[in-house]
Formats: sequence, C-alpha cells, structure tokens
Amino acid sequence: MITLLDYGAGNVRSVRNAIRTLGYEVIDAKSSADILVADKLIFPGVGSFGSVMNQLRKDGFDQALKQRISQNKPFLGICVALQAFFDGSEESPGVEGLGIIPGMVRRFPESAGAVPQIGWNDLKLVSDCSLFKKYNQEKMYFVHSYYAEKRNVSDEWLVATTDYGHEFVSGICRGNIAALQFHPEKSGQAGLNILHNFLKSDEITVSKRPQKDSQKKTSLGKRIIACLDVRSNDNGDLVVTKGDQYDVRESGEVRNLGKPVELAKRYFDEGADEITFLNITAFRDFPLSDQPMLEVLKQSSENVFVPLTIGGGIREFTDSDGRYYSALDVASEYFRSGADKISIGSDAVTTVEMVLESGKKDGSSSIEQISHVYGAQAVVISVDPRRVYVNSPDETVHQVIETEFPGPNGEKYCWYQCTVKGGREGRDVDVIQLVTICESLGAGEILLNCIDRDGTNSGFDIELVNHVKSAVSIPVIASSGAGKPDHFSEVFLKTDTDAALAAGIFHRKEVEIAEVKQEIASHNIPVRK
Ligand code: 1PR
Repeated sequence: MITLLDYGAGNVRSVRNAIRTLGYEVIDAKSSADILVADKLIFPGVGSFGSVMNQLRKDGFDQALKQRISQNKPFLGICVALQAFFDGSEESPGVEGLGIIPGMVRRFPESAGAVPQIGWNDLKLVSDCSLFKKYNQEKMYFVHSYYAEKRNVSDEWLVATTDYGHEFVSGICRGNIAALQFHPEKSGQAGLNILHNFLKSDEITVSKRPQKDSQKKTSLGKRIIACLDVRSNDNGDLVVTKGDQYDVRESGEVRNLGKPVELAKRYFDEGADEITFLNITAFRDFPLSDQPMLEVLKQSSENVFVPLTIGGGIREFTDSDGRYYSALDVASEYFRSGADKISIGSDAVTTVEMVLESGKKDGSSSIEQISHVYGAQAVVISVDPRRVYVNSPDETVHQVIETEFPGPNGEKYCWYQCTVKGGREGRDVDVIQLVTICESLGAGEILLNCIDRDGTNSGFDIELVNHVKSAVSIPVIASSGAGKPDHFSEVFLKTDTDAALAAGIFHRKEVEIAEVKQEIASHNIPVRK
C-alpha cells in the first residue's frame, strides 16, 4: 500500500496509474497523521514552488513531512518536491521551503536554451543508489524552469546530476529519503523501473563510487510527438481524423484513421516522446459536456507513460443553465483526467486581440489563470497560421519575412495570419504578435502548426519555424507537413526547434517513429532512443 500526497494540483493521476500498473494499491494522505504513519510516501510536486509550499503549510503537512524525513521513513519526492527540500526558490520569492538542504532554487538563464526545459535528458549518476538498479543510461522526462544548484548539495545527498546550461541536481537521496527532478511516471518503461525500485524494497541503499563518465555533458533530446486530431464522425463515434490543410472530409465523410486510445497506446509502444490530442471541433460545443474526450484521456493515461497534451475548447463557458465555468475550471478537469499540458488555440487569439486593443494584461485571461495555478510548463499555445503574401513589407502593418517560396503572383514577402476555429476564420493578428504576447502572459510552449503545409507531406515550413523561434525563448514544437524521416532531420538542422510533431505519416503507417529517430540520430542530433 503506497500513500500519495495529493494536494489537488495538476496531474497526479499519472503517478497513481504508474503505481497501480506496477501492482501496488494507492491511498491518499488526508492528514498529517497519514503522512507520519505511511509505509511509503510519494509526493508528486506539481505546480509552482509557492503554491506547493502554501498548500502544504495550510494543512500543516510541512511539519509532518519534516518529521517523517527526520525519522528516515521511505519517501520519494518528484519534481517540485525535490525543490521543496531547499530554503526557497526564485520562482516564489518570500515563500520558505522545507529548509532541509540549504540554498535557493534558481531559474535557468536564457543562455541554457529554451526555458522551461521540457523533454528528455540524461542522468549522471554520482552514487550507486538502489533506485537506479537496472538503469541503462536511458533519457528521463524533465519539465521545469527552476533547478537546484549542485554546489548546495553535499555528497551525503547527491545521487544524480544533469546538464542544461548548468550542471543541476536531478536526484538526491539520503537513507530512505529520495527526490527526483525528473518525472519517473512520465519517462516510459525506464522511469517505471525507477519507481518500481522504490516501491518494491523496504529501504533505499546508496554507496559512493567514483564515476567514470561524470565529466561528460548530458544533452536534452529533440522530441518527436505524435498528434491525434480527434472529433466525432457522422455516426457520433469519436475517431482520430486527419485533414489536408485542415479539411478532414473525403467524399463528404470525416476520415477515420482509428480509435484515439488504441492509437495513443501504439505510439507510446513505438517510442513517441509525447502524445497530443486535439479535440478539433471543440469550438462548437462545451468541452466539459464532451465526456468521451475526458474518458479518452483517463483511459490513455492508464497505459501511456509519456506526457499527454490535450487541446480544444479550453476557454470560459456559460452552459444552458446559466452556470459559468472559467477556462481554469475546464483545464483543471483535463489535468485531473490525466493531461500533463493543455493547449489553447482560438482563445489565445482572442486574448491577444484584447491585449492589443487595451494594452493591458489584467490576469483574467485563460493563459494567465492556468499558468498561475499549474505553471507555465503546463500551458501550450496551439497556433494555426496561414501565409498572406505581399509584394513589399510596406503593404502590411504585420511582421513579414522574405520568402524563398514566392506567392501565386510572385510575391516575395509574406506574413503569417493567425486563425481561429480550426482555420475557418482569419484574424488581424500575426504569428509574432501572438506568440510574444502569449509568452509574456505565462505560456510555456508553442505548438506551431501551419495550415499551408498541413497534410501535404512536403516538409515543415522552415521559414515559419525560424521566424517564431527567433521571437520567443520558450520551447517551440514544429508541426505540419512531415512526409518522410528526412523532414525531421531537416527541421532540426535548419532551425532551433525543440520538438517536431506529425500526424498523417504515423497514422497511415508510412513512417515509423523508430525510423524518424534513427534518421535524426544519424546526424548526431540528441534524441531519446
Ligand atoms: O481552438 O482551442 O478549440 O483548439 C482547437 C485545436 O484543434 C487547435 O489546436 C487546432 O490546431 C486544432 N484543429 C482545429 N481544426 C483542425 C483541423 O484539422 N480541421 N487540427 C485542427 C489541427 C494540426 C495538427 C496536425 C499537424 C500535423 N491539426 O494537429 O496534426 O498539422 O499534420 P501532418 O503531420 O499530417 O501534416 P481551440
């Protein structure tokens, strides 16, 4: 029986599912007494440092945790739970941590790369710790903007480090008390093995050893993401579909490329680094009445142990009974159902239009609200841009690029117009306005689609990716147009994109994820195997 410290923020369902998959029962710690008497306690830290610490204090759980830790009773902390061991964090000035290890948790500088660090990085084990038994140098899934400094952590605690700009602390352990900066429950089978090592033995053992390759720098892998566009077909069945330039009908019928839960499992087994579900018609209906989509997420998170993103319909809504739901309410339901990240499309465009008009950011937008509670890393902005060609930059107020692919009348310039409602409606907002304002509001990642390339198999729009990547410091996922493995190496070699997403070629089994990864690795581009 494993006790989980779930204080109601974020996706704790994945940890629960991972523990159950490994054959153990889970109960919740509801009181300080539960924390003290539990045989084994897991604390999945989700959300910002401040919200985690404040929540712990509110219930008096901080004191119980400290007592448990001083009694050396088996404890595993995940992500922010590792950071909680320190005095405080730059993320939440003035909020005290547990103060078990001295020092402040710092923000990654921009020079480290895109912040947050999102994706698969390596571990440098500095001790022989039983948690890492059978660990075979696999990459683990990290998602964080703040890190614990190695210099603050004594040899007594340090078991693993990782590089991202700085060498930071990715694992600590003393006696039976351990904490990991990465998410074992999201790190595929390799992560489950680590979790299993904690669950199956009564104590954790650590012995120091000289580390041969501890000087070698670790690298964040480029992510390969499988995307499932989901909607109901004309018979009312929820299907994975795929459009050509967003048109998903063929001979009048919605294309049916499979069942969402089955396909997600297939992509997990085939080595996808993340899976994204987009509920592509959610702009029409209220998503919380769309129980099948929540069910897809719940079922997928039972057997898919890599990050899940869900998009479509994340916005405020008043139902027919006059009941109001904020975008945060909608997102919270998705997080509770197993989503690690939510993706906002149309509502992000509306928000940016309002900011451009009023010049104000008042904290009321869906992006601000969700980011404040769940952290920037949980908020993805899905952008659906389309090229608008012009003869000269003076013809528009929007930011243009000079393009190698001229328009139908030989126009040498274009800007990228943002659209809403699945490309049905173009708005007077360009992609740079959209991504920069969304970043400033607290978005943590950009999913950059491209209507012109979607479903064409002609490769990613390299010009678009460079245009956007140069404007933001958060990670960017290149999407739309992948037709063969070379297209992935091309986008990673010619741009600094952090991830590449594809749909059609994977659904139609034209290319396997393993082939894509082999191709990327053959160019010495870091990637999770
Ligand atoms: O606006 O917040 O409700 O979110 C709706 C979401 O649904 C948005 O993220 C939007 O991108 C998506 N969406 C809406 N309509 C469509 C459509 O296809 N008719 N799909 C749609 C977007 C783009 C990618 C696609 C890649 C790769 N699809 O998801 O998977 O382009 O495709 P490829 O590899 O086959 O070229 P809101």
